[in-house]
Amino acid sequence: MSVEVLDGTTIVRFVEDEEAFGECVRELFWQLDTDKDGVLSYAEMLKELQRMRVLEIHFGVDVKHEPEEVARVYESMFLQFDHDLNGRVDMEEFKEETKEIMLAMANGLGSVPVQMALEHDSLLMKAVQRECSPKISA
Ligand SMILES: [Ca+2]
Ligand SMILES: [Ca+2]
Repeated sequence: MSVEVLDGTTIVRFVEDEEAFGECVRELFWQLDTDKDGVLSYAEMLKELQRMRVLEIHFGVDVKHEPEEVARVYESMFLQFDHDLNGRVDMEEFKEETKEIMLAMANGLGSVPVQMALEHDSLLMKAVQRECSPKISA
């Protein structure tokens, strides 16, 4: 985990780079698919939902969350990914929804750079690194 500065433009550029974004999403999908059945279950998705900072997006940074409230948000996020509602998220659903979320996040951030603590292999971190390579953070 490290603290990075990012703004909406950084994220939009990353998402619009079809090749780089597609590759990152595929890579992430296979990482999350721990039982390697080609689809993501709720349990497999949960880890990524936690990393996507969805709580901050829903409630704002530094807000304390009730566990039940947190669980509800994650469940509704999962349903958002699962377009055909079969209880599993496949690669297409994952890519489409990840794109939507990233763009929504970019909208929320706007053009004012903010500091965020990011996990090293998260998509947001990839967006940042793509923007400001060759800067390498430890
Ligand atoms: Ca799986
Ligand atoms: Ca599905």
